[in-house]
Amino acid sequence: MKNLIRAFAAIMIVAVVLLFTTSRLNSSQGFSSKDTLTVYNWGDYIDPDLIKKFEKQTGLKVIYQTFDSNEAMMTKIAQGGTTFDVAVPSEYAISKMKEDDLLLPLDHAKIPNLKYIDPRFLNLSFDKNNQYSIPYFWGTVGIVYNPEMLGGKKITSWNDLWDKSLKNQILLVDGAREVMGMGLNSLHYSLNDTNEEHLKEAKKKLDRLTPNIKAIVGDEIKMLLANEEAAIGLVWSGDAAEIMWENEKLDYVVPKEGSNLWFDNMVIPKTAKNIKGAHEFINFMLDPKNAAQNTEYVGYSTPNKKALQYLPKDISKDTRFYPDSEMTSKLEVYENLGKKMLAHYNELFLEFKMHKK
Ligand code: SPD
Repeated sequence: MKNLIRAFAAIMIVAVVLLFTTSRLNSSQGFSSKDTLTVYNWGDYIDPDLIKKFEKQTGLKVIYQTFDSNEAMMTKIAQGGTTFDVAVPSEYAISKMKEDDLLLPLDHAKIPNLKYIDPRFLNLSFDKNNQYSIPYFWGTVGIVYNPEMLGGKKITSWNDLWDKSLKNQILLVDGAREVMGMGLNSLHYSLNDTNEEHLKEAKKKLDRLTPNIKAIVGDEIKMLLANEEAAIGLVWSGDAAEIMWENEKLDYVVPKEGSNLWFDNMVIPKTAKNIKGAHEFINFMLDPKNAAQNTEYVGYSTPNKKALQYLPKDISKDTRFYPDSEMTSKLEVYENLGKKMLAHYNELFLEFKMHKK
């Protein structure tokens, strides 16, 4: 009998230890429960003080994880094994995630702060009636450059970047659509071109740019350009704004051949475990004061009309970062090109990166 009791006690101890270890592991790997909220966002894309404020206000513990491309984010959510409650994809990725049945419809009654969003950013073609997505930040793709390092030269076009004098002077953001888009736009083709000949031509043209490319990098592009490690960068507009706060010598231009207009939006992935908390978080980020604080911290443009009132005029009136409808109507939004074509863009971009090495 004694042996039986000892064996039973040993089993109980092992079970308790296993339970404890699993729950520790789960929470460190991004698994949520009712008391936690797991947010999956781009790197450098939120003021950490707002996360603390949200935790204090709601009693929820935020588990925050980051990604650096729509492609990486989609793959991670699609492969399962995660329980992200909120994610922040761009427009073409939202359209793809809807197609792949990866998103939950939103309950607008739980997002009353939606009324503060400028109607210009609502009901867009990738998500009619904002059934699945709520605007977070928006912007353009363009060139940030240091006129002093270029002997006073102004950059106005994508094609300026192929100038032989710019050897080793260009940094590129590590994005397949952005870099392929630069190649396509420089040839006056659409950012959403699917013609194989045009894509090959764009890739060849990009290969000819390699002597001028110093590196293809992630968020560190901001620090490198602000520290004058290179004179030119292909960047998202909000990164340009942040770089220019750090180093006032730099300027930002949307090239004359055309460029990309993008929208990052908050969504609730289908694997969410805390749907109530996810709505609370989305609504919290839409509060005008919170949205203004976030904008001042990250440098990106807010779609929140009321938040603009809380921002310094030199930010909200800067047309390089808040272009009007007339200017944005000349830009292209990335389309969901379908699984095969998106994979092809990625392949060409990878080949280009290998060619660069
Ligand atoms: N460091 C945060 C960058 C987020 C930029 N999102 C841009 C998406 C363009 N498709």
